[in-house]
Amino acid sequence: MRVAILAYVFCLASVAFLPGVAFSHSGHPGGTPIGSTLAFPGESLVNVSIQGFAFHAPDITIDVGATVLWTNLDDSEHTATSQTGPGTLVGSGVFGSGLLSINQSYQFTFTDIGEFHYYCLPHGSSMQGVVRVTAVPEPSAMLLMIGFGMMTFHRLRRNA
Ligand SMILES: [Cu+2]
Repeated sequence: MRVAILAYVFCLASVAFLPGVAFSHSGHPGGTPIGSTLAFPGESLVNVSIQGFAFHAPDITIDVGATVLWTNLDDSEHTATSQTGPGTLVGSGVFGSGLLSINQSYQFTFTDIGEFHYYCLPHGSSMQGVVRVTAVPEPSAMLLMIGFGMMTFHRLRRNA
């Protein structure tokens, strides 16, 4: 009985992973809201606009290796400057756009996994954002899991 439940869980997990693989490149321009963050699985370039003294979206989740492109749409100058933590306003030196005038852009490619908090130099704590960089699931690991799930399922059916 315990094995049957295990096999069922494996099959469910396999199915849960499939849509992520199959549809990751169909493109969700707005991202997928997961809690307070906006996720962009499978996207290699994610746009963050700077408008109304705020980052849109302020909290995003991207794949490792993806690039974030910040574009300032305000008349005022803004920056996207990495900081050591939320609200510290202390530069971490990971990335920094320098002052962006209207319609100017800055891009940074995230090659490390982690949470990267950032702020706007002129506007401090009132203008902050975070980029959450996550690992891309290994396709081989997923195939292995699907295979194992199916194998166990068939063996159980034969024994039943
Ligand atoms: Cu600003």
